[in-house]
Amino acid sequence: MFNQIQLPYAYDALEPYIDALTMETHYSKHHATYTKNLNDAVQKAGIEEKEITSLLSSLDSISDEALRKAIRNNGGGFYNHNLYFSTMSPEGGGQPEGAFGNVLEKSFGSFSAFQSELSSLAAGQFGSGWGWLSANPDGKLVLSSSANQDNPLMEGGGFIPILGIDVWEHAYYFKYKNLRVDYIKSFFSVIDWKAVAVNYENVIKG
Ligand code: MN3
Repeated sequence: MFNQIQLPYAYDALEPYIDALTMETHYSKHHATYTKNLNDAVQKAGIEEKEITSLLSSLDSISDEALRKAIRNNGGGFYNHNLYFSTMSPEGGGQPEGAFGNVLEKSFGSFSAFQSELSSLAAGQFGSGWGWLSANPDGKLVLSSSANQDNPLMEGGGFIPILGIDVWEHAYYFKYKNLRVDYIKSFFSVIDWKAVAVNYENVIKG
């Protein structure tokens, strides 16, 4: 059975960047529903014992079309939000330090070049979706965006997301209304770079 991560901070802990009503609704309604629907779908498909990462990177092996679609949407929603909520912190923001900070700067030229590239991808995603920073086991970093609850695991290129910006309207509309760009800017003030660096190390270790 798949479980939501325990939020490592209170709903209002990311104020003023992410407001408490958005956090509570996002975690206790949206994420909870994806998780419940995923559990229902994998039970129906008889594949409850699969790891979420292998489930999402082998969707083609689910022969029933309705179940495949349900697992893609809700499995993506389950996984993506566990990543999202675990890479934010009231002590977040700034830039990554240490070995991971060096890799990031080397990959994109500078931290500000990285920030502006990822922000553009997230802002430019038409409709609902995500902006991603992903890594592969060789330590290579790439940026991308995807629609709906899709993520880089589903693309089969061997990249695993280590940071995701949710740009569905439910992630920002209470506070930012139509101003997605302002929300993306605020998101950078709460990114937990230590958590992202741990995700990166885990991808390299395999
Ligand atoms: Mn969301």
